[in-house]
This record gives sequence, structure tokens and C-alpha cells, in this order.
Amino acid sequence: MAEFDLAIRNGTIITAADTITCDIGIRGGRIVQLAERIEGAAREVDAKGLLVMPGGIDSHVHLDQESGPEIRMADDFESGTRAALAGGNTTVIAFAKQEKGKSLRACVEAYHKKANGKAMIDYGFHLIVSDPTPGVLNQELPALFQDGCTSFKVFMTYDDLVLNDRQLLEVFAVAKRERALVMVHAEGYDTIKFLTEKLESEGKTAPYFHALSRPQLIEREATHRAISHAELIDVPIMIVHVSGREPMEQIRWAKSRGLRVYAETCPQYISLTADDLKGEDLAGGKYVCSPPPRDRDSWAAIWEGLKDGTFQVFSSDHCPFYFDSEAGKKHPKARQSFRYVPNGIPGIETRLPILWSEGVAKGRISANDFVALTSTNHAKLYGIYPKKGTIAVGCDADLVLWDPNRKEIIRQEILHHGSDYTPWEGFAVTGWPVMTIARGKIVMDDGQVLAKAGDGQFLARDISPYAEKAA
Ligand code: DUC
Ligand code: ZN
Ligand code: ZN
Repeated sequence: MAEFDLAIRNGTIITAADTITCDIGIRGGRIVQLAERIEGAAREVDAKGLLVMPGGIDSHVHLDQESGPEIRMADDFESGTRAALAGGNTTVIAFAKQEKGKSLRACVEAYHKKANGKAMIDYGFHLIVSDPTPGVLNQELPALFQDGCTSFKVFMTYDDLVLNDRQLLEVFAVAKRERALVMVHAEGYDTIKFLTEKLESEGKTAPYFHALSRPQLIEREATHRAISHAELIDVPIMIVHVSGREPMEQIRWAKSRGLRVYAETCPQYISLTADDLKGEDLAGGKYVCSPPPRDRDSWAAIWEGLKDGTFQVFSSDHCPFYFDSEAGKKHPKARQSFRYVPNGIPGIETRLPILWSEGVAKGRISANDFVALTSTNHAKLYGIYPKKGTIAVGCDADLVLWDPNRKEIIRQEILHHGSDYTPWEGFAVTGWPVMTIARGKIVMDDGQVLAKAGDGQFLARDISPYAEKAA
């Protein structure tokens, strides 16, 4: 019998810390040897001229999520993870959303049913807490935490999700007790509502006005409020999908005071602008997401943050809807007001090429920074490191073979996601995933998906070391 199931030979290995040239020996789904030369494998892949990196971990994706009575998400766990692995990812962490008035545990069980037998790569769940009753706070959250859902998301806006300040404090207090990491959607409910109604009363109802209803000031205020609440409770928080300089300044201020505030940003905030929402005949709806894309000055601010450590993670916030469908961006009421256009864009498959191309190929960040921002830091923050997120003996053999010179034009026709469009249609990139390996199995080879539904396993995650008291 061969000593290794698979050997990756002659590649340049990039981790968050190192760049080395060696072979990788894989057995039983794990990396079992790194050596100058590995022979005796049942199968060999020649990675000469390619980079070998830990598979992408996308810790912010929405799949098959309840999105309102008439709206349907464009990806379930099968199509969403297919698109993820085609884009060089080997793990996703999706949201299990509590419906107001329902038990959180029942909602999580429903998400297990949606994912089990469908996911093609490994997955975990963050819990969206929308109704923090005493039962949810005192029984369900601690029990679900024990089951490996060690992070919660809370929203400061949206009718069906918003928590008031008192409720935010209560969830933060549970997170502190359990040592869960809380993710915060920081936009203010009342200010958005006020501006939305004002814009509507002035007849400003097209998708573009979505961006004007949620200026950075609103994100800045909510970010500050979330930070203050976290300071009061003395709990670390993660501010997700940060869009520009104003919320970043709050995060930096918090860090300068020694507070444990972490931050995430996404491709839309380095490559799209509010002007993209100006398209004719609801086409602007393709770019409606929250917070909305800003402007080129904001892109520059985000790059500063990606370089100086303000951001630990770069996620997609994949939240896919159809464009040409009444169950999506063309909701029957979408012409009445932007408020009826579902919030979210597809991006799970294009996250890595966009960051590589705009970041590494343009000399803004190093290849090692790229690995940290797209894989290693996600694993560390969300309790799956070092099983996931690096290349070392004993880790899962989750790898992406990357051609740093390959040029592609992002087009809907080459993507694998469920949406009928991509916001990056025509976007030119340099750098592309050519092979994805998940737990030792080749799941994508030059764009061809070889994984099966059900290959992915649920990841019961550990406590985040970032949620523990600072050493
Ligand atoms: N928040 C997200 O995290 N994703 C999509 C929409 C939203 O508001
Ligand atoms: Zn959000
Ligand atoms: Zn999201």
C-alpha cells in the first residue's frame, strides 16, 4: 500500500507566516509530512509554478437563509458550497438565524437539516439571535455553544432582527459568561428608518437611494455604541462588514483604549461604489447590500486597515438573491421603494481572486497577509485552528493551488453559484484558483467540480481564543 494517498509536489507553500518550497504528503485526509521530496504516493499533483495555500475559509456566508415571506435565497448549502470550493475555499461558516418568536434550538436544527447531505465542504454555524428571551439567553445559547456554535451575531437594524440596547447588553453578558465571540451588524435602526421615510416622501425610491438611506455616519454611530456596550460588559466583539473610514476610526479608537474589538471587511468595500446602485430599471438592485458600497476614498481607507491590522478577516458576506426574479431583486414592490429590494450580494466564489488581484498582484499586501486575511485568522477567531487555516503536519489537508499569473475576467457564465448574476461582471483579475483539495480529496480541478453533495461535515467549533480574557 502506498505510504501517502496524495502528494503535492514542487509547489511554493504559502502560510500566514512563511513561504517555503517543499512537497506535501497527505494520508487519511490530513497532512502527514512536509519534506524536500515525497515519493510513494498513490497519486501525485505537480504544483510547479503554482502557490499552495491553506484553502480559503469564508466565515461570513448566508446559505438557504429565511429571508422573508416572498423572498428566496439563490443558494442552498449545495450550490453555495459548490461555488465556494470552485473559488478556492474549503470551509464556510454560515448563519443559523433565529426567527422572532421561535426557539433558537429549533432553528439551528432546521439549518442542520438544510446542510446535512448537501454541503460539499466543511461548515459551521454562527447563531443569529433575534429574540433573546430568558430561555434563549439562559438555556439555549449555552447549550448550543456546547454543541460547537461558539459565535453569535446580533443586529442593530432590520425590523425582524433588531435588538434594542438592553437586549444587546444581555446577549453580550451571555457571550462573556460562555466565552462566545459576538459579531455585530452595526447600523442604527431609527436613523435608517428616519432617512428611508424622508427619501420616500421626496419620491427618491430607486435602488440608489438605499445607499443614501444608510450613510457612513449611521454605521459610525452604531459601531461606537456597540463598542461602548462591549466595554461596559467587558467582552470582545467583532464588527462585521465594515465599509469605510468612519466606522474604522471608532474601531481604532477602541483598540487604542485596549479594548478587544476585531473587524471584518469584504470585497464590495474595495471594488464597488454607491454609484453602481444607479443602474436603470432596477439594475442598481444588483448591488444593494448593507452596509452599502461607498466610494474610492473608502477603498483607500479599507486598504490602510487591511495593511495595519485594523481588519483581521476579509470575508465575502455572500448573501445571494436572484436579480431577474420577483423572489429576489425584482420583488413586486421593488419599484415602489428600495426598502423592498432584498439586501445582499453573491460573492463566495470571487472573494479570493478579488483580494489577490487588488491586493497581492498590485503590491498592496503580501501573499502571507492574503493567507492570514482569507484563511488563518478566520480559523483562529472562530475556534477551528489549527485543524483548519494552515499547512502543517497534523492539519486537515485543505489546500488551494493558486496560479498567481492567470488572468480572468469575472463573468456569470464561469461561476457556479445559484444567483443569475455577479456584481463583478467584467471585472478583470490576475490570480486564480486552479485546484481545491478538501480533507485530502481533489474537489475542484481547473474549474471542474469533483465534490459530491454531503462530502462536507459539520464543524463543532472550539472556544475562540479571541473570546477568552486577554493573557
Ligand atoms: N447583513 C449581512 O451580514 N449580510 C447581508 C445583509 C445584512 O444586512
Ligand atoms: Zn450584517
Ligand atoms: Zn452577512
